[in-house]
Amino acid sequence: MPNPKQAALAAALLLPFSATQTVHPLSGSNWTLSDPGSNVSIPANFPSQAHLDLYAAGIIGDPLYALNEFEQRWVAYSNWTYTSAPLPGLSPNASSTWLLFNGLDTFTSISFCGQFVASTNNQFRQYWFDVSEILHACSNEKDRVLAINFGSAPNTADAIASEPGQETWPHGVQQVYEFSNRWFIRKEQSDFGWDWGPAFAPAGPWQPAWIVQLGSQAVYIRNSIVDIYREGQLNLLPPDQNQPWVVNASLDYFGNLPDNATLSYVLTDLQNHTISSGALSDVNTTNATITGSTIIPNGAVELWWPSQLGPQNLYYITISLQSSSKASLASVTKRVGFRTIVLNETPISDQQLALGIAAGNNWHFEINGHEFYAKGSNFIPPDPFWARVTPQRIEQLFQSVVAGNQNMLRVWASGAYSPDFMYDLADEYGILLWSEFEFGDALYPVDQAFLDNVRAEAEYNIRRVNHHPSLALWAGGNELENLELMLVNQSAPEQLAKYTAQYETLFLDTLLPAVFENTRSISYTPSSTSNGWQSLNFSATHPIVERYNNLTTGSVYGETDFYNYNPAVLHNASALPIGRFSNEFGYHSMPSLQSWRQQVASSDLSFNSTVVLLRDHHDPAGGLNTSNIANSSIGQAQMTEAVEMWYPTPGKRDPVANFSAWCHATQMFQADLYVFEIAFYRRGSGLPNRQLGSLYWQLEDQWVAPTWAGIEYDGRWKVLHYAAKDIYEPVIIAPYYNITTGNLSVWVTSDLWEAVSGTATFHWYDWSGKQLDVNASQSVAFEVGAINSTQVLQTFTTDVLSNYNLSNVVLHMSVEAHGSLPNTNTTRTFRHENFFNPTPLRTAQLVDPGLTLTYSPTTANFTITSTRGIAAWVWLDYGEGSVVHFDSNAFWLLPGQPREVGYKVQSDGTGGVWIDTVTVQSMWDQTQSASVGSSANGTANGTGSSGTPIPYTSAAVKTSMSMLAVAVAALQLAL
Ligand code: BMA
Repeated sequence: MPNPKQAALAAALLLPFSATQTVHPLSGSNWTLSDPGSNVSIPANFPSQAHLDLYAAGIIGDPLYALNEFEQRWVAYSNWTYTSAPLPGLSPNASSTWLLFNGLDTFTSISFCGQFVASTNNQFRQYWFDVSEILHACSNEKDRVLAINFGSAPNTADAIASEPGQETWPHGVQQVYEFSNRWFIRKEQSDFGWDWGPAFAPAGPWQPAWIVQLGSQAVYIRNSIVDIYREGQLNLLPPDQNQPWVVNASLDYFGNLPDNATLSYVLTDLQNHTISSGALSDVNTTNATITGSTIIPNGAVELWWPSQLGPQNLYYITISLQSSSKASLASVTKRVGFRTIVLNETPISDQQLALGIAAGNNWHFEINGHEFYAKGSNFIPPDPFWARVTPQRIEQLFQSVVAGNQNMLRVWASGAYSPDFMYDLADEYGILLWSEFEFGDALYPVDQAFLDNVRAEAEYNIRRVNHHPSLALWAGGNELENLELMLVNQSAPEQLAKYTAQYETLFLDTLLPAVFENTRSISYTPSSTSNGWQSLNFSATHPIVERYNNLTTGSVYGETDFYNYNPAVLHNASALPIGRFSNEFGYHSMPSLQSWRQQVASSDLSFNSTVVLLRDHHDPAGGLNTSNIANSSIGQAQMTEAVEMWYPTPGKRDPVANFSAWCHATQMFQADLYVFEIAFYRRGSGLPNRQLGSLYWQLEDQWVAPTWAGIEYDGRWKVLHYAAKDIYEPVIIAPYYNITTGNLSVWVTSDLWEAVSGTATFHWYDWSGKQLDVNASQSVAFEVGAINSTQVLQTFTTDVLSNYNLSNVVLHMSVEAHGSLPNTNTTRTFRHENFFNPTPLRTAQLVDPGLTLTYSPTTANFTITSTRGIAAWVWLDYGEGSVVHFDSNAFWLLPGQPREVGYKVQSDGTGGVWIDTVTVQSMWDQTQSASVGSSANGTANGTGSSGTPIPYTSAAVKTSMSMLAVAVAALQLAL
């Protein structure tokens, strides 16, 4: 209870003519969630989503467990009401009282003191409502109750779809997953299902909200934009890096802005030393915004760079709003960075042509005026329920991104706009976030109400996040030009003009101006994927004319997006697309056994169990349900086929060990394919297509299921994340093989910003590790240009290996080059190695490599040694209950060349015991049929010859025993 003196003071602060604002957060646990129809009334949180409160109250089980997705459909079809306790502390004397919501998911009817306030219909908008009158008439504090009713999103979408005259689209154009009609509503599109996730269509106040009370001459800043760019800069065009910085700031307010208000700024470093301050000039005021700008001289600040390209220099800028008498009205502080980031789609210049770059257009990013190679992946919503995504979870993910040598994420277009904390973390870690408006794999209505709704959503989000140096791009949506318009053309070519015009209404006439009118620093492209713009003219009514399919043979234009589920595509370079940038590509794999156990009962742990099948949503036909299992077997069949085509087929006797081996095998195929594609795209940096980006599909999982992810739901790395980390090293060496002609070439690719020279070395072996006398070069000195590639070996296996059985040949290649990372003065040695085997591992003459594993507590390193053969896909594994990232994993080993591997513990629920669960295995183990823990293992006469992963022994033991003996002893101990 405030004492009477405090209460009087608070009331006085809100007297008429005051500039005071009082902000009451609505966050907390003093809420109730109810649905009379389901007979539910339970305690609830705010912010939240109904499933989370129902789960916390024990009304439903863990939504992500087993087939709960299907069993909990009733939640999505219900209407849920979040009701507050009576709201204390509201002043009856305030000049105005406002409700401010940063996100309501999605269809609401809001009431306060029992009076209707408003309805909302867009998850992505900020809403604010003047409730002054309602509060005046609500003198009894116990009546000051806020109630937000959320209508069922699937029901509402269906109702909108069946309105008379509603838009329809040709057959096969709209990609349906579980619930239909997502394109009519402004809600996270993957909430209605996607091929990597469940469909919950959650409802609830997913973002915080406040009640704001204002004095008569007071405003509340509900949103703001700070735009930092080079003087004269225009979106999509490389600016002059010698120009000073312009800082343009604009505050969005509600309340009563006194006449002749002014703006000032203070720019400080992170230690609060002032760098620059003063009044903003050219102040422009409307009834909703106040805007001004200033110039920051070039040398006053240090540049912000992405990870591995330079330091992430950050600053604070405070923008203050004052009355004409200099009384402070409000201020906003944002952490900012100084950088330019441009998506350059300009035509290939004569100068570029002279360098051997193919005609057409550029399609790459430039940071601070420098081309760079974008290495990364695609980010999907990290949880089906955003309300429980914490900064800590995103930070852990970003640590993995940076550890994986990635500098860019494409934040895919059918989730939700990223929270501020995600951009904050990306600013700190140096991760560029290619951000997208939330439209994907469908065409959308273009009636005025829909367009107005989209425009408001876009403006709010563009302005909210623009100050983050990690913001790299705005893209209109996912797979629109390359997929959706193409599907129209296939299904109803006579209607292509109509739907292209509609597409342009939304993406070129609505979203483009929303970007260009708010920011000069960020580029815009209407669709990921596209062939880029054909013309760009800022004085035209339509500044961008898209190229679509106006292509000239021999020229190269925009991005590529590539999926082919025929596993024969692995190592078939002629199947891969040639473009300037690859924004998505991939293949799905199973998660680990350790992850499966978290969301599936032991009895369901088999590759084609009903539960596992129904969690595979890679269903091109759409509409999974428990009586339609056949559809989900498509994805499982593709993974099975891939493993059977390329690797020894797992056949463990113990069913769970077999399941685990199969899961792991699908991960190796996935990793093999991505490494092949990444190496191919990266090599393109030195080819006429001047390829400058590789973002694979997809970074992470949002539940435990077969998906394209490289990081599992709890943060555990799949084989893919380790393999991608390796092939995203700055300098790589990689083989390219044409199995039909026997043409083998090896290239070194570097994305360093200066030419580097070094040596590439080649050694041929049989699988037992015996060196072969192959007539091909052993070592080559090379120089590779900045962001470029060079061939270091070219031969024909049909010639040089004619005396050998191809199934018993392995080429080891390594590279050593001296250079430095951009914006550092430290020269270092870049090393990379790779292996090539001309036949699939399925037919290779694999030998038991006799792996040993030791652990040294002193150095906190594991040491893995292959004692008698080449080990393919060496895999360090560990048990459940912790998440540990090894510094390297999924590597190949030559005999007698021990590998030391450090690690980072992300989370540990085992009290350190995870170390005792570490085992090592390799592809050879997959050829063995013994089951984990079965007595058959006891007959082992050498390391791992039972096909059982080998646990480690401590380095202390190692000193008194031979490596082989250590491993045998360890194996026996484990039995
Ligand atoms: C592309 C993406 C996603 C999808 C992925 C895997 O279509 O843009 O929509 O999840 O491939 O199919």
